Amino acid sequence: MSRAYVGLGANLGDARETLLAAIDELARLPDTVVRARSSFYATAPVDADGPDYVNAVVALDTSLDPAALLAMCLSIETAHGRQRPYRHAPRTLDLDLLLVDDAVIDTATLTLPHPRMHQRAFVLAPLVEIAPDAVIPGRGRARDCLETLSAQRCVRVLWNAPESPKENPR
Ligand code: PH2
Ligand code: MG
Ligand code: MG
Repeated sequence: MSRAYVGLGANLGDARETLLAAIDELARLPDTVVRARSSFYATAPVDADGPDYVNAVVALDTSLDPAALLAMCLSIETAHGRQRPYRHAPRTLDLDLLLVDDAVIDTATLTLPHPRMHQRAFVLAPLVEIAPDAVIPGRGRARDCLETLSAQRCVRVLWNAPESPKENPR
């Protein structure tokens, strides 16, 4: 059994609904249990254009190997209408495999840890929320990486407010 962390992001359509559905779909993968789900975060696009994103991270315990888990994440993206017109284009759903235990993998189709996660508050803030002691192999503690990224707008969102999403200053 491995502990995997998956980053979720969307900035087209009803991003919140899509992320909720995707988390349900991850929970139904074979030999996989969702152990934790972060809050949702409203985040400014990084190296990208388009509307703000909603981002989150989930922790999975799975006996799928990383390649199989990645393939299933890609098929969930496709089922939600993911298109790839150009790099970092706005998207209905992005599921990124961030960490699998302390695996370091570099193949044509999969790089672990995710090669840019240590530079992205939209990944690290939700990751640190559910895994405060997470370590990124070769990069150090996720929370130490996050400290250097305060310029990236990334705000935890409370969705249960009556009229509109409220931002939670933390
Ligand atoms: N994903 C990207 C590029 N930029 N910016 C934010 N805020 N959130 C994302 O999920 C994101 C991004 C490429 O996958
Ligand atoms: Mg991504
Ligand atoms: Mg991706």
